[in-house]
Amino acid sequence: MLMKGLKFVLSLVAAFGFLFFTSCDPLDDTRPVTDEGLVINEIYASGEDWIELYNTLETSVNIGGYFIYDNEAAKYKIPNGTTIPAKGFVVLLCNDLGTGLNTNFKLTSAGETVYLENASNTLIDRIEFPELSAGQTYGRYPDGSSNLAISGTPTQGVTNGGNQTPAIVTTTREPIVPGLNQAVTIKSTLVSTQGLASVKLFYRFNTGAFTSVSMALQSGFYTATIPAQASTGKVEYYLEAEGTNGLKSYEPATAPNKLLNYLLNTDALPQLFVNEFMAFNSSCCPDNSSGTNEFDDWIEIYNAGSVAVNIGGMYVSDNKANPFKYKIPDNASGVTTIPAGGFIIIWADNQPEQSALHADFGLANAGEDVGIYYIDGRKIDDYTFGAQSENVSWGRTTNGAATWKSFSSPSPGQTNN
Ligand SMILES: [Ca+2]
Ligand SMILES: [Ca+2]
Ligand SMILES: [Ca+2]
Ligand SMILES: [Ca+2]
Repeated sequence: MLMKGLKFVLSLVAAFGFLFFTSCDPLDDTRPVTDEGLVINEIYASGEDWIELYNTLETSVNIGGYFIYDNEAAKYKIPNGTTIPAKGFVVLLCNDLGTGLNTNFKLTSAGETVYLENASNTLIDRIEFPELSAGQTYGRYPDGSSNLAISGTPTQGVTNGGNQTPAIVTTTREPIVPGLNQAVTIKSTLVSTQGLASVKLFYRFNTGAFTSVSMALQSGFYTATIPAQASTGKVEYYLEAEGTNGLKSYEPATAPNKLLNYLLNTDALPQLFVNEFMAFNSSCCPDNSSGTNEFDDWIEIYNAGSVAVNIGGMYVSDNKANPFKYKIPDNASGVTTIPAGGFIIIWADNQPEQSALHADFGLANAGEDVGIYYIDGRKIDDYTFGAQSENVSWGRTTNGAATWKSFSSPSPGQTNN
């Protein structure tokens, strides 16, 4: 079953040219798999994770005492009395609870391997699943077969069926921050268990009518171009993939209600600086926005200009290659406005629910990027830092200057001078 699965993956790569990135190599695990007619049938790994088991047999099977796991050192034992009907399904929720049909582990959307053993510790199935986007599953088509594929249509606890919509796996834009008079290339990878009838890109400029173009398969990517625009404004776009079965899927999934977009903007950039930050906070300067002290990472932004700047709608990121990582809410000008010559703190605590100034990422103690980007993604200021010391900040001396140094007495929200 495993070899057939691998062969299928390879044949998909050959057929569609898309790429799988997986976190571990199944060849490291040479244990044989004994097919007992009970299989891991479908996997969902990007949120409320779950694993669907399927019984291919004509009789029900008592799976009490069976083991499911993604880590051999921490197998989860399926509770006594659990039965899977003939040609039926059982769903295990992978939520860390470790009770009943709730496993003691979660799954990673980056892809990993999941194992199923019977009550005698015989390995009876193993699936290595690839990176999955939100709303996608990896499963067997049809149920119980060795034909494994990504689907854009989760079917938790019911048949995987044969009428799957195509899955749009990745979509990229080049350049990621387009300028005036610059053509933009959209590239996408797709998977379809049924075959693709068409892949189309729809785009419009400043809420005009959508133009549709066919996306051609080039070097493994469905590719199309949005022509250069000569004036400022907003370009919006979405993708539509149609299977040979007539079923369609979209990117974004709810398009055209929700759209991807980029701005063509020629505003002068504000005079903002990443002025100081702390990437390794264990006892300095608490974030108490939740009512208790949290020693979170933070980023100080300095406004060197002579007018106040509202950073609502701008972005902060810990990755120069992705300036759109976290959009500062644009509905809270009272807290997102930096006075002329003033400072603001953005907590890098991965707790955006705590208010407008809490980004959905942390800063790596070992070093990475930190930056602030304009509403169209243009760089205002960014910086790459190395390994940080505990409770020591790193900042510009003086405010907004080119020289950086460590501060054993950090000054979040205050002058560095
Ligand atoms: Ca299913
Ligand atoms: Ca950190
Ligand atoms: Ca916090
Ligand atoms: Ca400071």
